Amino acid sequence: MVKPQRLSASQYVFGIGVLISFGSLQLQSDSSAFPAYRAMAVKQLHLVDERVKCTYCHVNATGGDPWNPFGQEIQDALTENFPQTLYEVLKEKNDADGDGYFDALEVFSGSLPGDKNTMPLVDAKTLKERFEKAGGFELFKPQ
Ligand SMILES: [Ca+2]
Repeated sequence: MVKPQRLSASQYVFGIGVLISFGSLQLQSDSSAFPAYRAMAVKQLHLVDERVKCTYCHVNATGGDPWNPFGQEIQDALTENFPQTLYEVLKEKNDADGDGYFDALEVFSGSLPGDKNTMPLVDAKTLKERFEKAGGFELFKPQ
C-alpha cells in the first residue's frame, strides 16, 4: 500500500506560487483579449467592467463578426473616433433590439441594448424621467 506523503513547507509554498502565477497569466490573457473599444465603452458608459461581456455588442461570446443589433448600429456609424461614434449613436434614440426602450435608456438602466430578452425593470416613461434628471445624454459624452 502506498503511504500518502505530506508536502514540506517549501513544496507547499512553491505549489501555491505556481497556482497564483497561473491564475495571473489567465487573467492577463483574458483581459488582453478584450478589444480597446470595450474598455473605452465601459468607462464612457459608466458600466461595471466585470459584467460587460463581448455580447454587449457582439453575437458571439468571443466577439468578432457578427454584431447584435446595438453593435451593428455602432459598426455602421463607426468613425476613427469611437467614443464620439458611441455618443452619437446613443443620441439618435434608436431602439436597436425593439423592446420599447431606446438604447441610451438601456445603457443607463444596465440592461442590454442589443438583446430584446433583457430590458429595464422600470417602465420606459419613469426611466426616461430618471435618465433626464441624472443628466441625460451628457452622461455618455466623451471626456
Ligand atoms: Ca431596447
